[in-house]
Amino acid sequence: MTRHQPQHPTVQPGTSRDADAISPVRTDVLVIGAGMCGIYALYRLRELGFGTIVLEAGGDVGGTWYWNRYPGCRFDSESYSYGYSFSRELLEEWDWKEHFAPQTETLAYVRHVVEKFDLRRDMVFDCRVTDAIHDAKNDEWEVRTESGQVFRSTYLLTAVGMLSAPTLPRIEGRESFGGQAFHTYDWPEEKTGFAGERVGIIGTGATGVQLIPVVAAQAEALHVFQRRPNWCAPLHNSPISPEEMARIKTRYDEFFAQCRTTPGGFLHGPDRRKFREVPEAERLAFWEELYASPGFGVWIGNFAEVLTDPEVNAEYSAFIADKIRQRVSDPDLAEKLIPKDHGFGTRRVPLETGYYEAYNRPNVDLVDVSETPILRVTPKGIRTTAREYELDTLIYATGFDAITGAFDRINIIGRDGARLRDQWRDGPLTYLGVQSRGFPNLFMLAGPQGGSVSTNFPRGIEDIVDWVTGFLVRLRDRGIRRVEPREDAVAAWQKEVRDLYQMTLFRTAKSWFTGYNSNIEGRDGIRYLIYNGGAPRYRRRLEDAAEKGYEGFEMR
Ligand code: NA7
Repeated sequence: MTRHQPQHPTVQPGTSRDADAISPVRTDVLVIGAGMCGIYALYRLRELGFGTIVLEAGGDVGGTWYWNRYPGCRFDSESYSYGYSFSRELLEEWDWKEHFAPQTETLAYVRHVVEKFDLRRDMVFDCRVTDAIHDAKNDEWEVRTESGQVFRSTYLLTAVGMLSAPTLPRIEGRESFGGQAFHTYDWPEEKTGFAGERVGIIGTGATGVQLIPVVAAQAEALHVFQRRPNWCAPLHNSPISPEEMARIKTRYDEFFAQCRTTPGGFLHGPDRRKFREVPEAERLAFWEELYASPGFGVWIGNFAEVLTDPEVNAEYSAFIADKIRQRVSDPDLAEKLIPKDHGFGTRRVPLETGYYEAYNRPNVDLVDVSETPILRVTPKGIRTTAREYELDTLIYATGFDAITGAFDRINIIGRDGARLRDQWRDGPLTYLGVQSRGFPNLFMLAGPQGGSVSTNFPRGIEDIVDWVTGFLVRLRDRGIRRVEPREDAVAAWQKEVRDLYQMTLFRTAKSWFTGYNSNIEGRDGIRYLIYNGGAPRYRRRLEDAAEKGYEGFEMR
């Protein structure tokens, strides 16, 4: 993968570690992150006449699609519902090759967008932001980077990613391992195959579930260390022929309009029929159809009660459990792969390609670490309470400090010395998921409690970028120097976010949706990270606030 050099003409990154020795680069808006969100933000801000610089920790654009290079990484949303919708020309010229594009194709797409709109010249790469400090005297943000660069701007926009702070297990002896070990998010570029290797994978979330079948097909031996299984369902990916792509292009308006009506911003929305009014035979036929169909329909194209009514959820979970039993040859192993502690869809449903069949291979075994816990990593591999597993490669598919992790890793200091990390210690506090009180002119584009983190990401971020940039235009036009949310607006938003958690069964499961992470101290209780009201309702809340003169914000 080519790593690009920073091209911003005024910036000489890495020239000095002494921040005071160099004069800061000044601009109207600083955006942190050059993933899907930061890219669109730059496009829009430039169009609106704001001087903008994007600071990116990675060596190139792409965010999620830049870092996650593990084999098997791909969309779970239909490619043509994932691409940007803002440019007709872009839609016309880009041909998706698969219904659910692999990471390599998506990264090529993202790079194409950046080249097409000449966005790279306002981006600085290999530039990890360490500090963002509000300067009340000048109503500016001062941003410092790991290599000692200093930037100043009127507005600071975060596009830091919601799953961009990987977490490693707190297992003794990790450093002692003699083979190669890495987190899926930090996948080494040169690591492309596993022939002749003994591989261990810890974690069976969406990432592990994509990776495991690929490794299983190549490795001499694969040991999967599973703590709690997830409910997985088939992706049913397939190529897109040129003829089909031509037809898709004629339907983009329809597809994007459809995405605007569904809670998740996907093409799939809940079935409007009431579960109990549909005869059992018809329900079962419908579930068979969902299981055989591509994409997320099996989860979010279902009866709404599957995600709200424990009885219905239990019935559907039993239906999916039978599917797992049918696909795994060893009945005892099948039982280990069926979740017992949470119902279907209450955690993120990993979509898979041959995941369950991978366990039918003689070179693959499942180590149930809830039965035989991992004691330590040794120089040779992993020791559980049962035995030692010798490994050449150890892969941590152990997830992320989700949604707030990337914020916590930056020292963000607002008005009166308030530290965002401290303010959010017991969970994030925002208004509309866009701003936190005490942090004037800091806008979160994909922050906690906002809409984009719980939707088909590009659909959500196009909405929020349009809304935030529209707000900035108004601030500029009216000469407003400082904006932050009112205390009562934050409190009301907290109530709305918390109340919405009561409406779905997501609250009943420990997952990154509810802020659970066993690898971080104190992350065992629920954290209100996500707006569960669905994309249409979130969009209405944004529009409503804007129509009422940006109600809830204090402007000076
Ligand atoms: P996830 O979904 O958070 O999954 C992490 C997995 O790693 C999960 O199976 C965890 O088990 C397991 N894990 C984490 N820590 C440990 C330790 N210490 N020991 C054993 N097992 C552990 O992250 P993913 O990367 O798979 O997916 C993240 C999102 O990326 C995904 O939802 C998509 O939206 C894209 P647990 O279930 O906690 O018992």
